[in-house]
Order: sequence, then structure tokens, then C-alpha cells
Amino acid sequence: MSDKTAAVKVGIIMGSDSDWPKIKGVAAALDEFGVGYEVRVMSAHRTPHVVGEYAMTAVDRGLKIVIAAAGGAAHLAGVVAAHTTLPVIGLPVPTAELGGLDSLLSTVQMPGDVPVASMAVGMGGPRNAGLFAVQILSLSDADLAAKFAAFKTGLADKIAAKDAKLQE
Ligand code: RP5
Repeated sequence: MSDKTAAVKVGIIMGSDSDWPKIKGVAAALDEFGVGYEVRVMSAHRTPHVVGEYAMTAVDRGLKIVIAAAGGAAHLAGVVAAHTTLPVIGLPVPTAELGGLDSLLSTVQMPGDVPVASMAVGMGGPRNAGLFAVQILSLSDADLAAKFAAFKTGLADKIAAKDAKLQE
């Protein structure tokens, strides 16, 4: 669960509530690091004005990063990036029809001058979106940076332990 006392720094938005079961790993990653976030449903196609308003007011509301997840014709991250100076992380959601290749291409293929940092479809995509947000926030937060460094050390320790077990 989100730490209600933590300042909300990350906006997690998705094109439909049907995306949530596939992307909730984003929130889990932020929870691990105690980063505050909000979760909203809004659609680049079904509620375009809501998306525009959200993106245009994000800086004033104290957000530092927006993570935008969508599937199919996944324009949500791009539309947010068009309306804010904040870094935007795009999360392509797997689809039944085309396996998420549709989501990936429509998220990642941004025109020059409007960057979106696109994560993987499925696999570690949602978790990596959360971790990438933590890394960005770590640049101006020494405590968070120390936590992330400890997390990286932990990863290396786990792999070393697995390798050592194989050598037994
Ligand atoms: C996209 O359309 C959403 O992000 C979702 O992945 C997809 C299907 O939405 P629903 O029809 O389930 O609401 O905009």
C-alpha cells in the first residue's frame, strides 16, 4: 500500500482500469522505496481533456515524474509528454490482439523533441518503470539514493549466492 504520509511525487496513470492488474508492479516497486504516488485512470482517446489538464497541472501539484501505461493505440504517455516538462515514463501494456507489440510501438516511437522513456512489455516492465522513477528521484534525494544502492548490492549478492550454490 502507498505510504499516505509520503509526499506524492509520482503520478501513475493508465488508459483503463483493465490495465491495473497488469501494471500494479509499478506501485509495488515505489512502495518498496517509500515513494509517494497517486493512481488515476484517464484516456488519451476517451478523456483527452482530462489528460491534458492532468499533465499541465502536474508540476504545480508537486509531481516529479509521470508513469503512463496504456495498451493498443497507446498514446497516453506521448500526450502527457506533449503537455508537461516532467520526465514521462511510458509503460506499454500487453494486449490480447497483438501481444503488446502495438502498445510498444505506439509508446516508444515518439517524434524528436518529445521524449518518452519506454519500458518493456510485460516481463519486468512495470517493476522497471517504478525503479526507474526511483532512480530519477535519487538524483536529488541522498536517502533514496542510498536505498537504491543497497538494493543493487542486494541483487549482486543474490546472484553470487545462486552461483555459489551451483558450484557446491
Ligand atoms: C487502452 O485501451 C487502455 O490503456 C487499455 O489497455 C485498452 C483497452 O481498454 P478497455 O477497453 O479495457 O477499457 O486505452
